[in-house]
Amino acid sequence: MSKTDLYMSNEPLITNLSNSQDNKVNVFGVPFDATSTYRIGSRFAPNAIREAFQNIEIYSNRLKKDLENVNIKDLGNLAKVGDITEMNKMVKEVTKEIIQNGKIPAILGGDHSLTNGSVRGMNKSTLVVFDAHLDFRDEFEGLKLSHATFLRRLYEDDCVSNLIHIGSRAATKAEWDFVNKDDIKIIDMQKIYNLESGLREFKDELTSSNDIYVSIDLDVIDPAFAPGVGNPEANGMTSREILEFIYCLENFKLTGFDIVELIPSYDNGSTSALAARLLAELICIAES
Ligand SMILES: [Mn+2]
Repeated sequence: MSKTDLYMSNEPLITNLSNSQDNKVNVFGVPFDATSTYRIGSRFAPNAIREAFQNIEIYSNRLKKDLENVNIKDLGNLAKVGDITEMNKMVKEVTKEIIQNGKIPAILGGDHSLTNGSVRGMNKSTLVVFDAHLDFRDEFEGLKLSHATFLRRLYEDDCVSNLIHIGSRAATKAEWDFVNKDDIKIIDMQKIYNLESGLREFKDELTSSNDIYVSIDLDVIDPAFAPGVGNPEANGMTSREILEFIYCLENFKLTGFDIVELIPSYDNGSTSALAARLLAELICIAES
């Protein structure tokens, strides 16, 4: 090995700490925030999450899994485009190739509209969404396709076998009416006030699931814990509460996930630290 190989790092990419050539989880970033409607800047999030990830402990004492011994492949960031349809197509194709190679995509947003591409690139599975908002608007500010409508589009196009939505507290009356009419599984904030019963409801719903894709909009977390998001909403989950939900996925088949809507310029470090922790624990679950 040359001294250059030895002494240079590939930062901001997540670098392989293990000697293993085998890899299971493939990370990629989507620096796209063109459909953000309030604060912008989530295009800078993929590298901010990587930087935080490189600075936390990656042995999970809870899951007894050591990521120091795991080869995490980082593919870098998606090429920059300004058009959502083009971005969705690219994310879908990259996700599809990762799945065809037998790997697990771990996607770092960007705004939440990327999930409209990634889920379409997956085999049909259970979609678990953590989000303060329902994202079930029919259109928003003139856009049929945006970070506020993508879930409606995925649902209408029958892209998921089951949908479980966790942490909601902010949506229009029309959105609440829509999800209630269609009997979509919503574990809203009021159900999480009693954490144990919220977790039980989640576990009961998971038992019939085969493949599971998880999408985390960081605004599901209370702004006190995660201030650096695009559309902060009060009365959210704590860091501990979301991690307890994530740990419920242990022993289920996690086939892909994304973490979206972090805005580094509004963050004090708390949000990126939590995003990195979620990334680490989800990789641990995906690897076991
Ligand atoms: Mn949201």
